Amino acid sequence: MPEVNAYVTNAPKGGINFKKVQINDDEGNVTLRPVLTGICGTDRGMVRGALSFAYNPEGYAYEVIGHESLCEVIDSESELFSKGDRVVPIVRRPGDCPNCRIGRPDNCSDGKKHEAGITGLHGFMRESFKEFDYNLVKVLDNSLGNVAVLTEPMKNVVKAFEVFDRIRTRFVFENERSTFLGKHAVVIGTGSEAFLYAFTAVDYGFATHMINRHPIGPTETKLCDTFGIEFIDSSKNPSFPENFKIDLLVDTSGDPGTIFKYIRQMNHNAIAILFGTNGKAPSTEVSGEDIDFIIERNITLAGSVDAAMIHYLKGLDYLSKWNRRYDGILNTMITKEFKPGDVDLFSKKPVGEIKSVIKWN
Ligand code: DN4
Ligand code: BGC
Ligand code: ZN
Repeated sequence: MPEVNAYVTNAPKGGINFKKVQINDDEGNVTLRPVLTGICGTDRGMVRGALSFAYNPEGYAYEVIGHESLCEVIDSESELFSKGDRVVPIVRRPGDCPNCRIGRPDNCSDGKKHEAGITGLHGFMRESFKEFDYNLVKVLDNSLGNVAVLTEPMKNVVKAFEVFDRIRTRFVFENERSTFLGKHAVVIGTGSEAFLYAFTAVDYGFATHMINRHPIGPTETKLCDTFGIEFIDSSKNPSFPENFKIDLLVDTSGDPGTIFKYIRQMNHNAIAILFGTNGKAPSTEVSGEDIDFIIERNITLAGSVDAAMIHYLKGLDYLSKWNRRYDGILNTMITKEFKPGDVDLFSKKPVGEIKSVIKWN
């Protein structure tokens, strides 16, 4: 493999550099060039050293960062892919536990999986790299264009709703008509994952609300209006009215104080999906009353991480459906494009960011 320019960090310590690297053990039967790579909360968490679970690939003192990418095939020895195809490489690679062996490394039971750009495997923010065909998802809907870079964050949401679907069979969660109409979903945060969660909740039929502790800008407001989502600025409305009960709570903030505040507003048989990760978030006190509240109401708190190949495929279908229905609206989620070499975007979140991307050509 030739030397290529890449973004590298030193996991889990952090930091970010753009420099030439030579990855001699890069293996695969398809050669890729990134078209767009997305920056997410995980990348920023790694760069500021807040994610202790991240680590460098064996034998390297650095890790090529980046796990969200839309790539073009530039050479293929696989019958499944041809030059010019657009593909999304998957993040997580299996170990040998029972879940990994059935194609569900997202549910790895011994932690021995790897994640490109996060845990022990070089990621996608480099000028070119190789992959095996079984780690690639083909983008079949050409009309998606750049929006296909959202496949990776979307796959996490599809998996989390699979978790929700399993948990809700503990009881009758639906209304008398076996739908979710009239039920309230609340999503904490207004980043790209939060929006994709909120769109999916709307798709299920929930009355859907998003919360942040400051106002949102015009792009976020337009997305909320288009999908019929209510935005709540918690600095102005610190709590919901007494009779408002949350049936599905999704957290993308990783802030325990905020999570427990809203848990106390959850309904009987409600479900909370915890998704945001921020090891440096301030600690909060959890009281005996908080625990009693969760127990007495049969509330389920579930963590959800990553996703499997099936969720990437379903994620692409959701994106195609919404993008077609709302006339390309998902393009507005890509709020800023950066050039390879820019490093500030890893530490400074641009104002009004939903999804920042690096454009590689
Ligand atoms: P992001 O864009 O940083 O989203 C975090 C959102 O939470 C932002 O909108 C924050 O607002 C908001 N937020 C922070 N604190 C609060 C608070 N106290 N109250 C309300 N809102 C708050 O990141 P992302 O959308 O890319 O990812 C969301 C989170 O999920 C990150 O922590 C990722 O590490 C994590 N993640 C987990 C998985 C997985 O489990 C996958 C992908 C991402 P502001 O600070 O921007 O104003 O598989
Ligand atoms: C990625 C997941 C990964 C997780 C680790 C996320 O940003 O999308 O695939 O498992 O980070 O926390
Ligand atoms: Zn991510």
